[in-house]
Amino acid sequence: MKSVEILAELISSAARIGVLTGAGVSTSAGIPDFRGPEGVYSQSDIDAEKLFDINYFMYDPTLFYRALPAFYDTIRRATPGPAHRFVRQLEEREKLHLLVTQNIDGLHSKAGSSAVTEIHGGFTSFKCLRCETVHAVDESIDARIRAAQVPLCPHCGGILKPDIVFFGEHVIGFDEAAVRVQQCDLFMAIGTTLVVNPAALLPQYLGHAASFAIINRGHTPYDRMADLKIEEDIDLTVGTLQQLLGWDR
Ligand code: CNA
Repeated sequence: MKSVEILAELISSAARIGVLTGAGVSTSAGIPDFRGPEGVYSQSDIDAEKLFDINYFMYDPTLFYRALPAFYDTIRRATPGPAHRFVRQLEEREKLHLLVTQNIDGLHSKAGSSAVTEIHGGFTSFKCLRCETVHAVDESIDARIRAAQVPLCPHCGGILKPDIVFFGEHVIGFDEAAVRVQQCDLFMAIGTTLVVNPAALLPQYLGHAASFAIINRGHTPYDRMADLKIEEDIDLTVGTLQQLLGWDR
């Protein structure tokens, strides 16, 4: 039996499925990942570690905001892909117990998933570093980002920081997610290298009786621990799963 067929059976019989997604679920939507063969880290002119470092952002936010327009425009335009729709289908069938994404592109919500833990935050709101007011993105913030300028607080003129989690900041919702992982009978990590902690620690909370499947092209540190590793294109794999399960594409 092929791995994908085994996974379809596991999904079919599971009652509480946990899903952890990473940048790989959004590459087919046109958003480059970090560590894949064509990822941001393979472009020598971008220092992503520095770009997303909170200490550097506090020291000089202009570096971040100069680099942001292209990525920001890409994620604003992007539409959900097959993996986002597949995860929504798990929720529609009342099988989804937990959805955690490391992505900051908002595509699970755009696809209609209602309960998503965006562990690294997103670009829907911005916080003033001076008065701490939280602002939803409006036209003036949007315009300054697109012009590669630092957006400023309309109340006090302080610097606005997007509610994404920079390296060196606390992630969002980890403890609650870890509890839910313990309750899952199947956990799937999709499109992630599983190297960014603490999100990458979540599989360690799985109970002994639970199954763990990874869908990712490329090595992860959990490949040996997983019951299934599907080293194929995510969209193709998801399409096969939908076919085997008799779900729409
Ligand atoms: P990563 O480390 O870049 O890993 C992505 C993995 O997906 C790699 O192993 C790729 O080979 C694999 N992959 C890419 N496309 C496919 C495909 N079509 N089929 C199969 N495998 C594929 O990304 P992680 O999510 O593991 O790392 C976490 C970082 C990445 C978080 O901090 C994110 O915020 C950050 N990130 C997010 C986005 C986004 O929001 N879309 C984009 C780039 C980076």
